[in-house]
Amino acid sequence: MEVIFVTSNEGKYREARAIGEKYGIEVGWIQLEYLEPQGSDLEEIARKSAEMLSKEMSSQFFIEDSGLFIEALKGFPGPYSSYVFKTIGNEGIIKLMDGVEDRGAYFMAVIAYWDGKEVKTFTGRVDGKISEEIRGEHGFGYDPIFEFEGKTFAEMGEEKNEYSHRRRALEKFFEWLSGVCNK
Ligand code: ITT
Repeated sequence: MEVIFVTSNEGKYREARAIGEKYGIEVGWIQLEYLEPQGSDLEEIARKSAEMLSKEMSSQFFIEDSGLFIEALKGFPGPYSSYVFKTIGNEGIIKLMDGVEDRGAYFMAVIAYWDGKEVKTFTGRVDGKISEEIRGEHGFGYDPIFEFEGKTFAEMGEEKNEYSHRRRALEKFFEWLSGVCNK
């Protein structure tokens, strides 16, 4: 079974492909930057983005909207994670968190799947903390500053795919998809 992932982010695609292999699902890739409406709710943004994108797509596909939510910053950068990463980056976040004791943070992923008629969403979340410094060479985005059980995601490599928000959302999606396709 094959399903198409529309994303401009190669890191996201690589992870989805590796996780798909565990479920016997082939994840194809359309590398495309699509329009995302602004808003504070990740699920709403993902749903609306998929609905808009469906007008240009001839087959089923999924997108994924994700973000890093930092407790002490009241959820910032959250839905603005992509813009914040491109502007201040990991160095900027580390500076913002200088001297902050509460380092709790979580990643959230929302998958929005267009089945040809409507959108179905699946969510995943992983709780961790913002590290004191940038660590690790693997992964992408905020991985070098997101610590889970003592290691940053960037220090983990493949192991990240056991725990990540993306894994949790994809797991729900792939299980649902397998059920639908085997009916
Ligand atoms: P799309 O084309 O799929 O939208 P994007 O990179 O713009 O790609 P988002 O809009 O979902 O993705 O923004 C999410 C931001 O959070 C982006 O900067 C990612 O690098 C970062 N991010 C998401 N998941 C991550 C993960 O597992 N590890 C590290 N950073 C992550």
